[in-house]
Amino acid sequence: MTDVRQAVKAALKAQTVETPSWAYGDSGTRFKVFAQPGVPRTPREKLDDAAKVQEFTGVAPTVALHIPWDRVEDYAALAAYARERGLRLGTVNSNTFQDDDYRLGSVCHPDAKVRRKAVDHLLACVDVMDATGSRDLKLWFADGTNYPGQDDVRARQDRLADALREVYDRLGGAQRMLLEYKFFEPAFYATDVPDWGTAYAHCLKLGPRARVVVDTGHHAPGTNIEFIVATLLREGRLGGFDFNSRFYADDDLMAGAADPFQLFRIMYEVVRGGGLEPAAGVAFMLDQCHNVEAKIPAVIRSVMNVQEATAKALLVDRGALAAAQRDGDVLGANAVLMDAYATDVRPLLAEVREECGLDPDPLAAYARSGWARRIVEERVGGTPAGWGA
Ligand code: AOS
Ligand code: ZN
Ligand code: ZN
Repeated sequence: MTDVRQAVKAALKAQTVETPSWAYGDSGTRFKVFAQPGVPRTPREKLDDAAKVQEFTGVAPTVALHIPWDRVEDYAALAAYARERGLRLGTVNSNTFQDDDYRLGSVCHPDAKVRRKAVDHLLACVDVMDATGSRDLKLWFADGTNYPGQDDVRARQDRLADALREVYDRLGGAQRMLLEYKFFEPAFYATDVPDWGTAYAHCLKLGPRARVVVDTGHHAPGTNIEFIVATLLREGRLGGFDFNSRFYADDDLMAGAADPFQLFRIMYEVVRGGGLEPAAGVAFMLDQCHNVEAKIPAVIRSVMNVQEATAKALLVDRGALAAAQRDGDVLGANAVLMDAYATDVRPLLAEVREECGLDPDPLAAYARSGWARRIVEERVGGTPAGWGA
């Protein structure tokens, strides 16, 4: 038992969760963006906030960038700034959805000029990766159609394939392309990358460094996301996660808040499929917006929720589960899984943190740090960072 506990603790110490730069800025719904005092005004200030998440959790050393929301003159200098704060710049997220030219799509647009502009942006994102030392380019396309007949869905797939090929061929040796799918929104009739199957088909054609990203908020209600995770891992094509919670659509709420059991089931398939091993190359990222809650503690809470789901998944008695499954013991097998899920792993995680020299309670430690008060006092003037900033 002690050996198991040690192994679980070692796995928890090794797992990292990437936080998104946009989680620190202002965001909202289509109805209203509520401005919060003290939000970062620059990419550097976003990194300052991310450094607090890392300081108190110890497992969030990388920050995902979004181009152009995090546009700077000198990305190498931004990477150096991150390093000085104990961080690294992580995944580069592209944006081919906030320009009037993209009304009918970006890389799938019927007009070759618009497609060129979109692909050029994606290539520029790879230049950013070269400067920051980022491994992953994450592509999410808002492309799609609202009405049957609006455009030729097959031709759009051809255009998508051509664009992805050009960008994939531009990647350097260790760089990867992560393709994200989303079943609807902002397009409502047909989205050009609506599901894991479409993303997987494109990745297969592109080559081994193209992988699928599972954003947990991008599925129809009731979708068995853990099955998708198991399948992609089995095929060596799970690039990573955009973790967040949903009640209805792409709600981008805190990971593990709406359905912690689902997050546990996903993490169980990750553990089962070897996805925690560094060699598996699975990136654990958050993709969240904190509209009404305080942002930095919300990110800390989300990181902790991912850790708790992971801890429970690691605690599943795999031997007992396999035996019950072999025996056709339906209730017994289910009970093994539920026993792990029902375990209170908070003391275990507190122990892990103490062994790493951290406060056992990251949220309390953050609250005591005075950072929240300090940024409200110091970040006066300027324009708060937010969508499109
Ligand atoms: C959009 O719905 C996707 O989840 C994107 O991954 C992301 O939220 C956006 O591109 C911000 O980078
Ligand atoms: Zn996402
Ligand atoms: Zn999303």
